[in-house]
Amino acid sequence: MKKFSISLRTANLLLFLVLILAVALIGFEQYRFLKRQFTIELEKRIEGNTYQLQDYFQNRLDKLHYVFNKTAQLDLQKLKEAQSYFGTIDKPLEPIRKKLNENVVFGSYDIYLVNLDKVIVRSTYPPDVGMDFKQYDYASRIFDMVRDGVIPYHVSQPYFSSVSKDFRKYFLILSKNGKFFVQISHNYYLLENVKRELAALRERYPHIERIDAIFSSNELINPLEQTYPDKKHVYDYLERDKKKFLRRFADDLGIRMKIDDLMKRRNLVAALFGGKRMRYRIDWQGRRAVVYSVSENVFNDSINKEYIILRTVYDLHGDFAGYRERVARLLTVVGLTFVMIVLILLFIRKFFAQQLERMTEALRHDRDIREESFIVKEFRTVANAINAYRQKLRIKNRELETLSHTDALTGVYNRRYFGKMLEKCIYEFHRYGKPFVLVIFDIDDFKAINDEFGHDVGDEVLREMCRIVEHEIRKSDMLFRVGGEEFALLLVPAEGKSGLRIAEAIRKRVAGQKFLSRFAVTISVGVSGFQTDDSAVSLYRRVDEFLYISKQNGKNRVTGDDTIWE
Ligand code: GH3
Ligand code: MG
Ligand code: MG
Repeated sequence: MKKFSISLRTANLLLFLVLILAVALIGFEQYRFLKRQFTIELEKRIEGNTYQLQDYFQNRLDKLHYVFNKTAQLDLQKLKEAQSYFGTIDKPLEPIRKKLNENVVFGSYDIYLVNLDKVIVRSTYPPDVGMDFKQYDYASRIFDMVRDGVIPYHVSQPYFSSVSKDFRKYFLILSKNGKFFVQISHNYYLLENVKRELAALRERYPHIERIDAIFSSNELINPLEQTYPDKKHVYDYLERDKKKFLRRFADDLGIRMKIDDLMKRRNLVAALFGGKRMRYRIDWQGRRAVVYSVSENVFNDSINKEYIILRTVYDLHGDFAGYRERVARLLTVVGLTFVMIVLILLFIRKFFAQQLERMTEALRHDRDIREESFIVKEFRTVANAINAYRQKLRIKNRELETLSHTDALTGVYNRRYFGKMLEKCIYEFHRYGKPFVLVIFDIDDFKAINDEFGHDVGDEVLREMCRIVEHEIRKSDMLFRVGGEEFALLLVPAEGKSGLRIAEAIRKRVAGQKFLSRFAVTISVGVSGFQTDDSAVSLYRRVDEFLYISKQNGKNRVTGDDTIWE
């Protein structure tokens, strides 16, 4: 199986992609985490605030409720005193009526219809549950007639109950003929009080942009038809009247969301009143949170439900600025990481991949590596080591080359090298006109020497022979051992004639030598100069033939082109 391999460049690219992907993923995850954290933080805070707000508001309502209950029963004796008191004054009606309209806020009214000493009807307007409808109807019709001026009347200055003047106001309406005496006690708190409550809330929670209070009532949760299913004309009237009051009330308080709007948002209402623990809901509107929360039932009355819905608007621009800063920091970190990855990978590419490639290139072209061109120190060391190794190889190669050209026994060139050099001489003959002569000689009766003195002596003769011949030739001439006791000489440059002369001189010199200081050895020689139409083979064959002739003619002689030498 082929082992897996990958280039540094490809690895670099892959690494780049993987790292970038990783950084992008981590960045994205971090961003999502940040966003989630941020949202949770905000929601927690808003929830906390809403609890506080509700607690506070509930507290205030409980107090109001307590006061209201205490003052709910009207002191009849006080009425009598008032009657006798107001019976004596006669004031212009208009300013008083105006004052009444200004101050009455939607809520419940207790209407007392009094005929001198006797209370005819006590009613609540709108009616209390369980009250006799005829009585109510009677009372309220009289009241309406009084209110609409059908029955001429006086309206008293408001006077206050002895228990609380803040939350309860009484008006006495006296008929002109003195037959009826109508007392209205306004048993809900007045506009000013509500305004004051809201102002206190706003002051207490300055981080809240707005707090609106919406006074809800039966029809919001529990439409009137359901409360009084068989009294259509009553709720028609109430509906009209109540809505009128509610609208005015909302306008006066500067509440933006009107009761009608809220009615349209049944889902919101359902969500608010359907909640288990804390009944609130957050509506995100850009960088604002609008929180609706709902109070307990104000009157703790199973049918006549009065709730207060608080609508709180939180301005969160400041928080979002902090969040943006955190996101910007995250982006900066991601960006910097990205840049660092690019830099590191460029570094690897520049200092490793490219440098390794340069090294390979030098080796491929059999050049030494220029170590000073490397920036990374380790690469210089490697380059240095490679160069040193190349130098060693060169020396070894030269040694090997010499060995491959050399005859081991005698130290002269071998047969293989002879072939090469002959080719070279032929080339230079044709190229430069450099003449040369080939000499071949063979030791005479060498077998006999071996036989007589032994193989070692034979070897020694061969060596001594080479020394003698080398001594006779020039530096440019070459001696080869081409067979067991057969040698070749390339004389360059040399003409045929001078070749013959040299060969003869060698033969003479050998014949005159006492080998191993004991015996004489002779050689037979063939000589010929290279001719223009010669080839290596033709030249060799011719010289070999001359050698053969020398042997035939009695050995120890030279045979060449022109002359046969003794
Ligand atoms: P001729 O005069 O006809 O050349 O006779 P010769 O004895 O030289 O004839 P031949 O060429 O047949 O014999 C050569 C002998 O040289 C045969 C071999 O034993 C011997 N010889 C060849 N190579 C070596 C060598 O390396 N060392 C030694 N000692 N003897 C060798
Ligand atoms: Mg031979
Ligand atoms: Mg021989």
